[in-house]
Order: sequence, then C-alpha cells, then structure tokens
Amino acid sequence: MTPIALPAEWPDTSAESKPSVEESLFTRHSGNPILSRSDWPYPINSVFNAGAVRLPDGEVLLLCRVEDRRGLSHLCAARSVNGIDGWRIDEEPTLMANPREYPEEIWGIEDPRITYVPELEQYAIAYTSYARGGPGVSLALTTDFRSFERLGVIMPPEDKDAALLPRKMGGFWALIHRPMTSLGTHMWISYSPDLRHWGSHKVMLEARRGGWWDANKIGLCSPPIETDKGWLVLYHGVRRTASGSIYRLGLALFDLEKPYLCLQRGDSWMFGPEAPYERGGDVKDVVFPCGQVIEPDGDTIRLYYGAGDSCIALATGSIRGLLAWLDANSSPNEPARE
Ligand code: BMA
Repeated sequence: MTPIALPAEWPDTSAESKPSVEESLFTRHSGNPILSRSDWPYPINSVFNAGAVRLPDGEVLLLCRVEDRRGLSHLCAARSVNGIDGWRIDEEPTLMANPREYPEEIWGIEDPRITYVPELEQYAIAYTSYARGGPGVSLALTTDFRSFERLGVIMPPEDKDAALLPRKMGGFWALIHRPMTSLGTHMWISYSPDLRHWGSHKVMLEARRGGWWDANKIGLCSPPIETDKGWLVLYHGVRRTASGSIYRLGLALFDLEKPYLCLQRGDSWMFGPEAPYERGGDVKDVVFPCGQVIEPDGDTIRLYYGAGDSCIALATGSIRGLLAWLDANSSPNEPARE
C-alpha cells in the first residue's frame, strides 16, 4: 500500500524518525532485580530507590532505601566491584533516622540522591525526611558512607526529590527539588551561599496537565548529568488513573550556567513499568531511579531504579543516545523562564 503523503509542514512521526524508546534507550539487565529483600543481612520489608556513586577505587556504592517491618525507612549501603552482583551489604543500617535530634525524621528517611562535590571533597546526600508535617528535604555530607555530618532539613514539607548540583554557579550552590505548592507539583531550583540558607527559588519544569503521561506530578530522578549540551535531567512523571498512579521516566535538558532554563523536553516517556517486577510489588507500576553511574567510556549510563517500591533493578543506556533522542523527540513548547 502506498503510504499516505503528509503535507510538508507536518511533523514526521513515522517509526523510522522516532524509534520506540522502550526498546532502544535503556536495556534492562537480564538478572533483574539485582537487589531485593532476600539479599538483606537483617529482616526488612523491601529495598528500593537507591542513590548511586562510583567510589575512587572503582567500586559502585548504592545507598539503598530500606523499609523495615514497621513501615519506616532507613538507608543502607551496598558495595559491588562490577555494580551488578557480588554486593557487600552493611550488616546494620548505615544511616538511621534520628528523630531525637532531627524531629523531621520521625517517620524515617527515604530516597537519597548522591552528588560528589569536588570543592568540598565530600559527597552530598539529599534525602527525604518524613516529618509529621509531611516529607521534607534534608542534607548530609560524608567522605566514606560510614560517618555523616547532618545539616538537617533544608526544604520544609512538603518537598522531596532533591539533588545538589556538583559545583557553585555564580557563587551559589544549587539544589533541584520538588515542593508541593498551590501552583502544582513541579520541579524547582533554589540557591544557597552555604548549603544551609536557601533562596532565589525558581520553577524549572512543570507537570503537564490534562492527559499527558506527566500530568499530575513530576520530580527529579537521579542527579543531573553534565554534558556539553547542558544538564541532562531524568525525571519521573506521574499520571493518576482509575486504578492508581503510573510512574514513568522522561528526559529534559537545561542550560549549563542557568539550569532553570529548559532547552529541550521530551514529549513522550522514555522508560516505563513493563517488567513483572515493575508492574507488581508493594506499589505497582513504579520505576523510580535515584542514582546512576557513568562508565569510564564517558557515555554508558547505568541507571539504578526502584521497581514497584520493592526491589532494585538496573538498566543501561547511552548519554549520546539520550541526547539524540531528545533532539528527535522534543517540541520547542516549553516556556523558557528567566
Ligand atoms: C513517591 C516517593 C517514592 C515512591 C513513589 C511510589 O512519592 O514516595 O519513594 O517510590 O512515590 O510509591
């Protein structure tokens, strides 16, 4: 059959120009899930949503969110030489909530994002502290993931999905986070001279409305990746349906020096719950990455994600591939904010 000729000004949405992303952008590891409850050295309910970092000795460290059998979460470190298997898991919780000194942690700590900060020679961990007033953002510093300096809550409830950018911009530290405001549940960026006092808040990226896959809530996934073209940001988008929420992943690119300026935003999601461990679990239809590592080739990205709020899975992609996909799959419809 002869294909229908589209008018020249119509966007070409044929399969050739817009490859199916689920197959091409990230490949699930065949041994998924790579970490689950049965791997843990002490009794837990579930392990998911891990921050990730490659240590100076080349090992991969995952700082995992572990939910205990009370339903409250703490963080526990797992180390592996190849980042896939052979995980050595701390025998006890690595970072527990400390509600006596930090009351905002009364219902646990969750979803860490790790950024190595060369100027401080420390890792900055932005995590959710679950307070009586709801989830907020707390910050801790460490050099070794054994002892931690807590800076306390830096964004009050309701706020979560935060990561620090690795360097100052214009003399200020920058934090991406996701407050819930009367404007909606959008991604914001805020600035600080000292990591303790935050201001100059700006919306970075908004949840789209209506029928969009990211209509109801969005939030940062893993910390942004610095590329020549800008900060490459993976974010999760939530769509509420009659049978619950679906958490999928999208891509956007932001200006290197003005990271509140969105340069590109993908139209469709580029990874979503499909495998049985993503479609089931304690919370079904959730993929939720909090960390990634980049391989020594500078291009291969290993994405560690929580699946179904029950286990940790791994998928591999290419930074070049993600940028090329954005070129082919974004509309210039995102308003720039100055
Ligand atoms: C989000 C966070 C994540 C969780 C997800 C799905 O709001 O609380 O920790 O994985 O919901 O339940």
